[in-house]
Amino acid sequence: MRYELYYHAANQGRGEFIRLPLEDAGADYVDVARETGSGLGAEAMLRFMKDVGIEHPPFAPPFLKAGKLVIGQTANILLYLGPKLGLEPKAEAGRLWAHQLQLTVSDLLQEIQGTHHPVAHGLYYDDQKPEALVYTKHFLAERLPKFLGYFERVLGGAKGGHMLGRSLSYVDFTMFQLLEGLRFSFPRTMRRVEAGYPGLVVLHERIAARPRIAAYLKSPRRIPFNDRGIFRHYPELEEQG
Ligand SMILES: N[C@@H](CCC(=O)N[C@@H](CS)C(=O)NCC(=O)O)C(=O)O
Repeated sequence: MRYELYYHAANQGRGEFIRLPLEDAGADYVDVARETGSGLGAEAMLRFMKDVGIEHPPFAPPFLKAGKLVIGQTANILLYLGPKLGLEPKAEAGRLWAHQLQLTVSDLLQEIQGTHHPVAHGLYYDDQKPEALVYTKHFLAERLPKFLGYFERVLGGAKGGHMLGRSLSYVDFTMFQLLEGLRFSFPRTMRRVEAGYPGLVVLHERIAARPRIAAYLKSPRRIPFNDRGIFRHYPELEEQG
């Protein structure tokens, strides 16, 4: 199966939560908007989204085309890919648990987005900076510790070094990417608080050292963090904590 991943070409964003498990599994996939050629590129993604012939049209990227299936929503795509890539438990309870954790990360990502866009998606950061300062102060003091504390507790309780226990799952790649992004966006805060989440730090190192992930991170396929994705670094947002 050759998967087609559709995501904006200019930033890691939510697409990265799909790329990492695909890369680790050595899956055959094409990153449609980032490639050139017939049926590829950003235009192809836009055309696809507007295509009235698609029975289950996605609202927003990322979405995945797998044969005739078109699947949107990051957590939903991972729910689909998990068993295909051997990154999900077989039992229903385990599958639901992995999905639940991924949905909790979706909530967190929305809150992280709010640190630079607390008022409106359509406004520039500079046009909502006063609100971003207030929002981020509360986010870093109250929400981030609540989420990270929860994930650390889940990891500790799982007793096997992975989010779901002994076996690796897509949620482990999600935790890796979360720490990567948070370290980029809020380096000062993360340096200060990370010791409180030792399990997550070790998990991050373990995922980074996996051969295919290590190779991917060094490759041009890994888009560097920038000021267009979910994870952005605006130093002033951290300077009031
Ligand atoms: N809940 C969706 C959110 C999707 C989303 O917000 N995608 C962004 C890029 S990361 C986008 O292109 N949004 C366009 C829009 O919301 O109009 C998911 O987890 O996949």
